[in-house]
Amino acid sequence: MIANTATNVNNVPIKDLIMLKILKHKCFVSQWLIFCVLISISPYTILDAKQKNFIYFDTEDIGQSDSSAQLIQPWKIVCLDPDYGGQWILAADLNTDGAVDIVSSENFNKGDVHYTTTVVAQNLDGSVLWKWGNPDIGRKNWHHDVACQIHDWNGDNNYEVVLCTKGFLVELEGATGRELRQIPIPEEATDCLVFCNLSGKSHPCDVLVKDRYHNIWAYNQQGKLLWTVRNPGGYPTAHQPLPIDLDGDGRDEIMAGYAMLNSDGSIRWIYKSKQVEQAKGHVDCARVFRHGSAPDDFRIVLTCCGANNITLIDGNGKVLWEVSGHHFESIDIGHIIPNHAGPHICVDIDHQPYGKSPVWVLDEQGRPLAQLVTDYSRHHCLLDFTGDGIEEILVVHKGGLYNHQGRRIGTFNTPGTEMSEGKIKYEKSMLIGDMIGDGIPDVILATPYNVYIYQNTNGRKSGKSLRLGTEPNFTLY
Ligand SMILES: [Ca+2]
Ligand SMILES: [Ca+2]
Ligand SMILES: [Ca+2]
Ligand SMILES: [Ca+2]
Repeated sequence: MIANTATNVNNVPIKDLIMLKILKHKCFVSQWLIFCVLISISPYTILDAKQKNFIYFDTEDIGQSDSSAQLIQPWKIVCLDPDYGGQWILAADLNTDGAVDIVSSENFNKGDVHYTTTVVAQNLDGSVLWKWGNPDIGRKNWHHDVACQIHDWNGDNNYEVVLCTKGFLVELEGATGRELRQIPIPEEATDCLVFCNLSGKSHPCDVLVKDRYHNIWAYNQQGKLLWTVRNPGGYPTAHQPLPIDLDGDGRDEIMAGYAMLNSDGSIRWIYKSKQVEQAKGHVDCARVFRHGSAPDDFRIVLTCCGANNITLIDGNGKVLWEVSGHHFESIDIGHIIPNHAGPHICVDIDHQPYGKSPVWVLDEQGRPLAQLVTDYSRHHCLLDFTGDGIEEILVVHKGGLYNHQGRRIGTFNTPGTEMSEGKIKYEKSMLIGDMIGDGIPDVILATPYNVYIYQNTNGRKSGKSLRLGTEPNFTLY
């Protein structure tokens, strides 16, 4: 007896089919509700990288520069020593005469293993204070961080220049370049050099050296090996380990890559992405977004090379949000958009074609606030150059100074820069530091041949005391 039962082509009774649809619909609705609830109670937010609804600006500055932007002329141009000078530059008052001095160096690279080969210290008039090393083997252009930093390592109020050359960490007296010590290190532990405070002394008196991506060695001021770690947490190292005293005990913890190390080198925690296969890459850059009184209160931003991710985590490694899908690289932290709660994150997206190179601005919630596309945005800084308390974005390649609307308001002029087919022949680097001694951070641009210094005449004094010269533990990442 089937006469009263309507069926569809598959011989399923239509009333059953309707019931099935209702059940499926109910099921879908309940799944959707569960999904919504899960999302709302989720401790982290996943943002889609395609979500490009930038709240404040989305601008482009490519090709010919806008000639209406103010041309900012250098206060000083220092020609680097032709034999010993190179594009890795740092600055400090080495000879304590009150004027900042420029340190630059060359390095030798083979198969991505590189070591420092020369260092030269010069006065602002270009005269040479001292030279160290062998000028016949290295290169002027950088490709990596160069293992050379300026630091008062022994705490006697005089700077040392410390570098890693093949098999040795070398300590030079800042004022004279005289070799004070050579400390044996593993032959490939020459990728970068970071001073930190592992021992709980009154100043950063320990040093980290590393090879490219696998091992970190920690030494104290006496040159004694404190510990070593290989593939921290099972992952490659970052380009530059970042010291942070997370628990306020006077000893730095070390963001070594995806792993945070205790000051004794043991693993404290490991960052675990909820969104990307982090094993595909390594940490390109780690920056403290906010310091805290306890690890919970710290906020740290990481960019993950290869895994194409940027994330905000707390000082226990808990993920607060992640934005994936792009090769986010170097991070600056500052207040970029007026009247939007700060600080903000400024980050470039690397590995883009020339002319399509973005910088993004994100807020503490990971919301995309702004995008600026330039020809090449890999190297950038933040600095208040107008004196209004808001930081401008400086993109080094064409010397652009950009305001909070993403418009170019100034161009740092670099006379003598070599061009080839309308393009600059080499990358330029930028550093921020007080070069005058007035407590206001200035702008430094470097090519393999020259250092250009621009006085920040409208800038405000920093709240904290600023050392003359560039920041400690400088990095290109
Ligand atoms: Ca000096
Ligand atoms: Ca010293
Ligand atoms: Ca600590
Ligand atoms: Ca400003």
